[in-house]
Amino acid sequence: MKTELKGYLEEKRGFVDGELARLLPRRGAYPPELHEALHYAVFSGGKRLRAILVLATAEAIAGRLPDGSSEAACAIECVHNYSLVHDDLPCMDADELRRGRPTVWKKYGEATAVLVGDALLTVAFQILALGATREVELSDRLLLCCQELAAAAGSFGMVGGQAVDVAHEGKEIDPTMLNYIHRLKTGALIRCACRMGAVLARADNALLVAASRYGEHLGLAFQIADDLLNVTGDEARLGKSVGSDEKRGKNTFPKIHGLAKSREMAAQHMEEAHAEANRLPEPEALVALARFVIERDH
Ligand code: GRG
Repeated sequence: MKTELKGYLEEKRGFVDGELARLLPRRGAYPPELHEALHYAVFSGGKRLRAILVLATAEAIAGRLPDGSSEAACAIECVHNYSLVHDDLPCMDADELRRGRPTVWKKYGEATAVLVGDALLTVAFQILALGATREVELSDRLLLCCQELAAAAGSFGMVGGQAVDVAHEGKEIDPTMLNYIHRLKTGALIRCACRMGAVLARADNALLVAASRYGEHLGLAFQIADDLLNVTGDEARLGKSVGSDEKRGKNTFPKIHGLAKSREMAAQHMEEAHAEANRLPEPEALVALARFVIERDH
């Protein structure tokens, strides 16, 4: 990773973590076990990619961070973290390791993990709604963000993709179905991050479409890279088990297309993402982020 991008990611991650600490319930708040587990889930070394995409897209269009950026960045990070906590549960992937530590259900029990996910999903929308009610001038854009996030997270978005993925585990699927699943399961939130950034930056339709397409390509590139890391990655660096997709009969890009073709596809999506980013006034960070997504080792 280039030093410049490393510095950029560290700065943004620091900013997002600070804003999450400000906007989420305090760690010691009652009920203490729930809030301790919620903090354990959120403050555990995630890349904050979706939050950073909100900020980077807004800056690529407006040239600065527009009002509402913190709320949108934190809200999407809450939804993402809820999805990870629920996805690790025994009734889903039964994963015991996430970000190099025991998963939330493993450390606090299943009931607490379900409730942490529920609380994170709920607080995401509360953060957006609170921002909208505090600043009337901002309310139209934050309301649009609520709609974007609800659509991306719900049954026609991430949850829908997860449902179709679960239904096809261990079964043969074709490339069209594979794309459908991942466009929704992983892609919907990533696209949504870019769209919320564009909405907050008051993008016109052409810029919103470019940001949206950038997010779509980035989402697929991200998922392909994630699948490849599950085959060829380093467990210590990843903080989760390698080879688990194959053991579970998961439908992944390497399984359907092979390693070489999957790498080619990830690079192709990165190129397309670059082309869309270059339609925006200040694309540099988004261009670097797209490269990072396919070259990352965790
Ligand atoms: C609603 C239960 C439920 C699931 C939704 C997103 C999802 C479906 C499940 C997450 C599990 C998973 C491993 C999906 C593949 C890609 C992905 C989202 C990886 C994790 O994202 P990163 O690498 O995570 O951005 P960090 O730890 O950096 O935040």
